[in-house]
Amino acid sequence: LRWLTAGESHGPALVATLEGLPAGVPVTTEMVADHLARRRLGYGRGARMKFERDEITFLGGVRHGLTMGSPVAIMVGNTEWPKWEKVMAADPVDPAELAALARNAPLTRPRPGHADLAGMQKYGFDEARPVLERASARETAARVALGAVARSYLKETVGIEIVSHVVELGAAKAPYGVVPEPSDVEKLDADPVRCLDEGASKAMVAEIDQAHKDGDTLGGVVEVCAYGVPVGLGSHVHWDRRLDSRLAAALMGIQAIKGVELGDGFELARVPGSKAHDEIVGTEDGIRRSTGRSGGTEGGLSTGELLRVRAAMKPIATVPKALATVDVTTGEATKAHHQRSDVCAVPAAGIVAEAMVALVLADAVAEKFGGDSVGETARNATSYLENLQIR
Ligand code: EPS
Repeated sequence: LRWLTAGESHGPALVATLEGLPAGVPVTTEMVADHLARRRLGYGRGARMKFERDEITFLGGVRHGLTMGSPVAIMVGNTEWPKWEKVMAADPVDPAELAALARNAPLTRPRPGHADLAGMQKYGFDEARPVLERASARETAARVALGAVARSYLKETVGIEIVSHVVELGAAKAPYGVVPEPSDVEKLDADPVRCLDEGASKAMVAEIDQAHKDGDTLGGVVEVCAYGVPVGLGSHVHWDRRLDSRLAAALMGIQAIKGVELGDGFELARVPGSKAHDEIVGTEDGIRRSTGRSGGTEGGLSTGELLRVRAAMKPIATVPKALATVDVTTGEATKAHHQRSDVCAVPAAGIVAEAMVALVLADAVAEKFGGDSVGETARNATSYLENLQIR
């Protein structure tokens, strides 16, 4: 599979294309809209989440609710666009007209932790607008749209289902070992911070309230679980074919993610080998692992057990209590620019992480099972599983 997104935070729209899917994957506007709506949920988001809608248009690849095998192209409109038509116009605008717009004031006080400064330096801009427009997490709406298509493909061909939850937010932590199932999605989406544990959820909400009062922002950790992943996706034979390295790269590629763990990840480095691995046992269901510490990959291959991966999001860099910076036009010490921001976007990051996991798994499934129609891919997968020599 190949996929790309384009579009700026305050441009007319985001666009996303996905190439390499077989024909026959069920895809509807409603399906994509549902996932985009899930991404907008979560306590601690800013004003824009309330007044902006995600307008979805399919531009190619889908007919009467099914993919056709051709590239899928989705447009997600920014309803904010009318306010930014001049500031973000593709064609030149009269400089006098631009200078009169407060919205176009040059952003010369880069925010620590954002792409602002390094982006201006690298691309030769004298203000941060052209950098932050693309660095913005608005772009994740395009990925979630593609993720919705990818997860339909996974469900239809192999039966994979994906669910995520928030396991840490600021100093609040969900109890270890509480792992959601696909049937928990509704309950999770109804929770203000997408956490399964009631007590932890309350503590997380309190963390956000406190950060809001303090003019601060918060990060956290999300966990994505994929059920029904067959043994043998990815490979041990080369670093860039390893499923875990592909998942790590995809999750690290989400804005503000600073750490990724497969299964118990960093904790495994702190315990002896006898407590770090998942022992192999014979059961009525065949050969299984007795625990899930590895997160469902060994040697870069999926094991057929639950896939479990975590991503750590740093607090949003647009901090209301603005941090120290330098005005790049004067060289003088000042405070970073700030207009409006989310206090916390960790619950939304979980939905984005689901999309990234879906896209990585879809790529791995397409590579392993091929097929130009959903039926062909499903037959190839069934035949592979039925013919495993060791089960
Ligand atoms: C974002 C900042 C905010 C968020 C935006 C991501 O936008 P603005 O600067 O316009 O207030 O609302 O997120 C979205 C628009 C979205 O759809 O997620 C940022 O700097 O990353």
